[in-house]
Amino acid sequence: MGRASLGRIAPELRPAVDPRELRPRIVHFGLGAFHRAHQAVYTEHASARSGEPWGIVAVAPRSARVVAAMRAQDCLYSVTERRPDGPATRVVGSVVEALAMGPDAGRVDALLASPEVTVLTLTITEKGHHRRPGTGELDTRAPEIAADLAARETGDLTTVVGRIAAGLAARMRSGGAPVTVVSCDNMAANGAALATVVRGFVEASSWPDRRAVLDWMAASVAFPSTVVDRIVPATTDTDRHAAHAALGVRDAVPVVGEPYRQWVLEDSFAGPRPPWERDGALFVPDVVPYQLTKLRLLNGAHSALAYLGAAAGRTTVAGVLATDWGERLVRALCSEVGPTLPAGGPDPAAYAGDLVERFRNPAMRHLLQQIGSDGSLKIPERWFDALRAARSRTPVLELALAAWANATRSGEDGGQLFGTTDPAAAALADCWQGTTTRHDTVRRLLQVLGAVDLAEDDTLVSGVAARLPALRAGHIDF
Ligand code: CS2
Repeated sequence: MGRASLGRIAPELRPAVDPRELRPRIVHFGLGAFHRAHQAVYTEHASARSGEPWGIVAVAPRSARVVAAMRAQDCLYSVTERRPDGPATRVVGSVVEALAMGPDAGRVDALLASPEVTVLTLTITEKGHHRRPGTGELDTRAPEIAADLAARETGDLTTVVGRIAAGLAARMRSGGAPVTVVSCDNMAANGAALATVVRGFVEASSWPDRRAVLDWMAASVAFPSTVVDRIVPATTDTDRHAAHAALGVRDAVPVVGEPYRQWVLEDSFAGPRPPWERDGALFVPDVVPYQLTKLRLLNGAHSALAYLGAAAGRTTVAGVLATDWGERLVRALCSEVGPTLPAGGPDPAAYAGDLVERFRNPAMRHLLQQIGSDGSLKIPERWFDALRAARSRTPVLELALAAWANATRSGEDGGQLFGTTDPAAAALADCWQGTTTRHDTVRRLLQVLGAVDLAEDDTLVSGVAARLPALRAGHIDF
């Protein structure tokens, strides 16, 4: 795959835009499958339909491999839509440059300072924010953040938070054109959450002009909240072979996703932006009802399926939906959580019906292990505020919490029991050591997540603890 081989690809599968006509106007951090199947697709259609040349420079914070693979293909790659009735593959052309954050720091710096770049987008996951559990403030004691705060050269920065803070400071010093930083991660109030850690970094820095940077940010940098949605499992070798067969040329970095996709954005941009609405994105004054519905119902159900499914010996979401309790669980969780949602979002019962269809899609192989990873950062976002809001009427969330707790035990290989990974894995595993009761373990687990109030709720903790033996035996009962 590359510009030279596009002629060998069927015309209807070629990009909707000619990448040579695009300009680098968006810098995206996080060159993963989700970005390539979501924001890049919206941007391609927005450019194609409007004639505006919005090209994306995609920055990989860590993986140099994906950068090399993208460059070898002139940043072209394919997206396969996995419809239940068969796949549809085509090439996307909106990424114009791929950069590795450290090695290409000079180019990243220049772009972040350029007035032509007016939008930054991010998919860095919950983990990439380095928030302190329970408060959401920047964890300045996290080793990577501490190292970035002490860094002398921008090339030494390893966190996206540090990189963006430094980039914004440089932008202010070189003219200060307004810019919008668009969080695309699955967190409540994700715009404000990102602004908090970026501002936290500037405050904790030793830059002599940090006050001026903060004042300029307050006036010229917008951090709108957004809701992103598309189920995009990690790409497998089978997917690579299928993309090759569909296109007739090799693609080392294809992505696969479900047909459904959604993007809801808070309509508060500081400068020019792509007309993403031309591809169905929704610009609204308040994303909160959409955001909480998506987080608590879709992501909340996903995490519940991940841990309960693993306890029952399943490996994929569709596999759990094929059990006699999978669909019931999704619907029960949605009706339990529905009353905690603000008015103005989708109807929870209808949303539950759509989720069941999306989760059941037999063409998607979405691994429970992928969803269950980083649980210590995901489940506070997905379950805790709903638990707080509906206390004592939350049997399904309690069962889900017990299934998560069960999955934090150590497996035979020393990792987490079902092969999930988590930055807090060691602290979580430790909660199972030296405690005399299950109650005590659950309490300590909740403390590691910063949920002190839930850890002190004896009824909740006992309810969760009481469910552990059945889960341990693989029985799902609700
Ligand atoms: C999933 C999400 O891996 C996970 O934690 O819940 O990636 C989910 O597939 C997306 O948010 C769907 O939009």
